[in-house]
Amino acid sequence: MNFQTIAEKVLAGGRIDEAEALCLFQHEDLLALGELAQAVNERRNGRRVFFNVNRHINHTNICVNRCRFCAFFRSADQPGAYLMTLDEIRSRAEEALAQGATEIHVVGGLHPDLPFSFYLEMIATIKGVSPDLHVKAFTAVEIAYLAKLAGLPIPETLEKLKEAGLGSLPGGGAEIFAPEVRNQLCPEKISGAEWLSIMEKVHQAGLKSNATMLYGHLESLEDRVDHMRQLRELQDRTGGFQVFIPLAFQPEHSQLKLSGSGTMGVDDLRTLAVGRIYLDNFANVKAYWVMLGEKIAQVSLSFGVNDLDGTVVEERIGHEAGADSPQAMSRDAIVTMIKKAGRIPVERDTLYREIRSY
Ligand code: V47
Repeated sequence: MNFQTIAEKVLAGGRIDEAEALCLFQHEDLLALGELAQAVNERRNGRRVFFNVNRHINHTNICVNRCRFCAFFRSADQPGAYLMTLDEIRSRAEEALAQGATEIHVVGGLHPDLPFSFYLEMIATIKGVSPDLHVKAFTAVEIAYLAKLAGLPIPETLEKLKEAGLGSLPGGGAEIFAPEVRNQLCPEKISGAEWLSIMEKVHQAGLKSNATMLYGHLESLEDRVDHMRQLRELQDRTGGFQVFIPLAFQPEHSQLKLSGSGTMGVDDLRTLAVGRIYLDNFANVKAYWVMLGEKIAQVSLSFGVNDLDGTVVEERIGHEAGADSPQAMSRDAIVTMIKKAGRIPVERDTLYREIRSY
């Protein structure tokens, strides 16, 4: 097996296996890999690159899970611990609406004391600002926790959240599925198998979701490929994932002590490119500029990426861990970034419907 035979297979529309994906990860010619990923992307998406106008709300950083890679969480009695009130959440949503946002992205810690009704009220509060705001909220990890709070099975929990106005789910909490690594990273979190099983139920409930992979910590390349394999298999069954988002680990202020200061640009580009080629049943691959920085995110548009996430506005998870990207990007800045990369900026809604192109 060599790069050329894999490239021929991919260009003929074939599906590569895990050994071939690993071979792509190990291929030294980065530009050849990028060109292949870009050919696959352009076949599907042409030269169009999606972004959206959104705002993140991280309603609390108080979390019972204490993941070792996370610099965001606090225990309730620690300095810096916070919980937003519904009024604070409403005013953030109002501000976002005034700035043209179409999506509010809500994720937070697993708070020990909040009742299930708080989460329903939080969604209803945002929808009360405008029914047109799409609420993309709660990772599969949070859904598992909310189901326990509600004392309901997952499908009924999702039904209640949908009734309150939940529109779709973000892709966080997947981390890396490999059990040995996951146990070192986040022993208290639900397993990879549980994450996948919840996402399957999410898709069965008629909700779309995203899928992430946290990389650049203790995992091997084999672990990354195996993570993508499990995502691809579930996607074959449900078709419910909208986008694959590799998240580059930000190492500051977490309990994980690693040598080096985060992922290297070459590794970021390889991971996005292999994701694009291997995950042939995912329409979209997102470069989350918050974790990658704007420069690598822009260059990734020649490595198979067709989505840059959004304006974000107030990001805490990556920035607490040392991300040196800005907190927000304006619509104009994203449009310029895409145009300067020789692509066509397309503002989308959360469900990847075009709003306008520039
Ligand atoms: O689940 C936590 C990750 C995730 C760190 O679906 C870290 O559109 C890097 O999932 N370094 C939350 N990553 C963010 C997330 C997300 C972001 C943007 C868009 C979407 C989407 C989803 O952030 C967590 C975890 O995997 N994370 N700590 C860290 N130090």
